[in-house]
Amino acid sequence: MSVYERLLEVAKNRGAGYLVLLDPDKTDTRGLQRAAEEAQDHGADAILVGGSLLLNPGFHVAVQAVREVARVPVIIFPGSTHQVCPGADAILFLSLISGRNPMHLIGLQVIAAPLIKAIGIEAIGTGYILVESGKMTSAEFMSDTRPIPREKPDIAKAHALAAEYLGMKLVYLEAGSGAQNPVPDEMVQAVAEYVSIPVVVGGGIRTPEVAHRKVRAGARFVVIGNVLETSGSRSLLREFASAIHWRNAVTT
Ligand code: 1GP
Repeated sequence: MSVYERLLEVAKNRGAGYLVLLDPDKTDTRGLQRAAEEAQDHGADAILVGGSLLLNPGFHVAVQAVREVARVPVIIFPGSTHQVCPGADAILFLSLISGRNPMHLIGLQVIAAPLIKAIGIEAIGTGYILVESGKMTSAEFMSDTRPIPREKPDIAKAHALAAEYLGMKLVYLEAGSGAQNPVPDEMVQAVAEYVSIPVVVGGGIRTPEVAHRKVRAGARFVVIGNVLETSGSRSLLREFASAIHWRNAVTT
């Protein structure tokens, strides 16, 4: 079974998938391993590794370290082609479709594709949509693109449908890591009702209640990063799991 199929299975059985993002800049290798172990022990369905900007070299060492301890899929969430490396189970093959920067739409993908094939990891084509979140985020600055205005769900719907028609497997509504405001529920709902591909939502989700609202609005996957690094208690990890795995809660 591919990683993508495994993720779909999780979302179907649990209501939605809980993806924990680890940023290799925030901690050392052992810290990353501990964070991955705790995340999976408390309900994470996959571990994402990556960031829009990495200050430390050795990304591949971080990915391999996480892979050594992980029982769930390890997926690269790349901020650049430098984050294409062996050791992961899959990579989100992102095209930043909300922007009009050709390098982020197709240029970097052409550089990365042969490397991914040579390494032999699964590429999951993902339409990546930045949504305005109150202040400029690293993803916005680094990609030199403008996000979609948060009160314009129709623009997000049109982009997501284009991703679907281009054959992408996921659409990712991204407010940006540490965003002031997450993607609005109304936008998540509008997009999820409009397209057939699964919707991933991330950026600025700090409480289980907010995560639950995204899932009820139609998100099939929720990405949680920053808040677990800053206040990463086991109970918070578990509370996010229960909030996102709403089908578990309904059936048990
Ligand atoms: C960022 O969507 C992810 O790309 C997660 O965001 O770190 O704000 O949870 P946070």
